[in-house]
Amino acid sequence: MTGLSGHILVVILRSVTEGGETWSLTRKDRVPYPMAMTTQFLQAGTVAGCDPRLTPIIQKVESGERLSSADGMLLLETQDVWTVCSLADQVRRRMHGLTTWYNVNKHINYSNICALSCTFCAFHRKKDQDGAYEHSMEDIRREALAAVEAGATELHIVGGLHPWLKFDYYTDMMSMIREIAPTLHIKAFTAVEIVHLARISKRGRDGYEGILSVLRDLKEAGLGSLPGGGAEVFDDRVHDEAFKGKIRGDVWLDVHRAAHAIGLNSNATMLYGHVERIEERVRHMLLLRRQQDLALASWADSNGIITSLDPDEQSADAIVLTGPEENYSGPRLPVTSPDGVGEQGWFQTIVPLPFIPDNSELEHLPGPIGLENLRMIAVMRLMLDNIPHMKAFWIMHTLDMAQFMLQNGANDIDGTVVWYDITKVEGAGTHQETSVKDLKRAIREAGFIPAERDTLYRPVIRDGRSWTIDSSG
Ligand code: V47
Repeated sequence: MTGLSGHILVVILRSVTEGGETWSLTRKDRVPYPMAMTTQFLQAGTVAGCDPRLTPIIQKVESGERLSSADGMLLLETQDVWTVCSLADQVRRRMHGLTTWYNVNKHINYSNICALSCTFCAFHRKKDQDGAYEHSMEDIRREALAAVEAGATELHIVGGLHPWLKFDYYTDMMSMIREIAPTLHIKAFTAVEIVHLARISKRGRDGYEGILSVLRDLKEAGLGSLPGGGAEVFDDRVHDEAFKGKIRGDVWLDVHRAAHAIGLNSNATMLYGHVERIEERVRHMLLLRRQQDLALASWADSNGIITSLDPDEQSADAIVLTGPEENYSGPRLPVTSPDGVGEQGWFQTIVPLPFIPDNSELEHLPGPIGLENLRMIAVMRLMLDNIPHMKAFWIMHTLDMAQFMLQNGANDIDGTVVWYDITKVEGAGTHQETSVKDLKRAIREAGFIPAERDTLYRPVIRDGRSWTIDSSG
């Protein structure tokens, strides 16, 4: 990599403490929680700065100090949501100014047939069930060519844990796409799919080496990065209640650690608003943050940047990207090399995913709405101080709400998408597409400057359907 020295980042002592008051969001006591919170909020007539308990957090954010687990709990509990949101906006503007990213992409779900039956998921089908599908290589080829035709820079490919497709199907898919569309970035396979591939290709159950070897083969065939899906909530209780059978949090983190170790960047999600409690949300964020500390320490190490963090140890030091400008002697963000290839990868983007109950086995739950979704975007921006980007995935939030989220911590609105089968908000079908014009309009109206990116956050210069990467910066 070039041009990376001088990216000295603020290294502060981290103190991760567990604890704090618990506040259950489980079905039995929470049915109307979003409404209840909104009502309390309005009754209290809360205005920015009104909750005095937030004062120490405001001071920490202003000086670029890392927030603790107890801070995370308070940010999720307080009725003073506007202060939480405006703090996140402050951090977002410090990190990214007015720039807001979008991309031209296309999602492909190669199959919805899945060996698992997660209760929150409305996407999975069993082999003979109505609506089950599995795309042939020819189907995928056609979709990839259509994406090129439409000027896309990225394919986002995920599917269920298909019981009988062989490993070759996945590597053939990668190499076929690379052959017909060499400029398309392939972001594909959630962590649980990678573990499934390690199993079917007999590389061991959940073993790190097996995962590493599968990722190497996929990278060799054309895989460019991993999406953030399937993280759900890193907690065994929540796992057993809502997605038993799926990999647990430690294995999800191992898959992303392995991807980072071979130079692939990845994204991270949290699926919130179902059976989890707020302390479990906080723990999820802290686990992501710790893993990113180690990835960034290795990245700094491989670029000759000295930090006091030893990548081989669970050290207490951390790299924080969210502080005020004067904390940074060079650019604050890790930078992808011009050819998009690095020795060490990291989490690029956080994608908060609100639980959408429709057609799932958890349909009796209300799912989070407006204010809670704004709060989650903001809290994730504040707590995940070492992950550069934050996406408001408009498909799950609607474009209207995503626009608000840009003012509450998000600096990315995702892409044109085209096809999406995993969730459908407000009766949407699988054709869920928006135009670049609408994405840009949403960004501008929110007060920001739209900029097109590729998957690795390199600026794109576009002329109609043709595009190149701007490597001047
Ligand atoms: O893996 C499944 C989640 C994920 C539901 O990395 C649900 O750039 C809400 O990960 N309600 C897929 N969420 C989406 C995803 C994603 C989307 C956009 C960008 C990126 C990225 C990643 O959606 C699944 C699962 O975690 N999910 N069912 C549901 N009912």
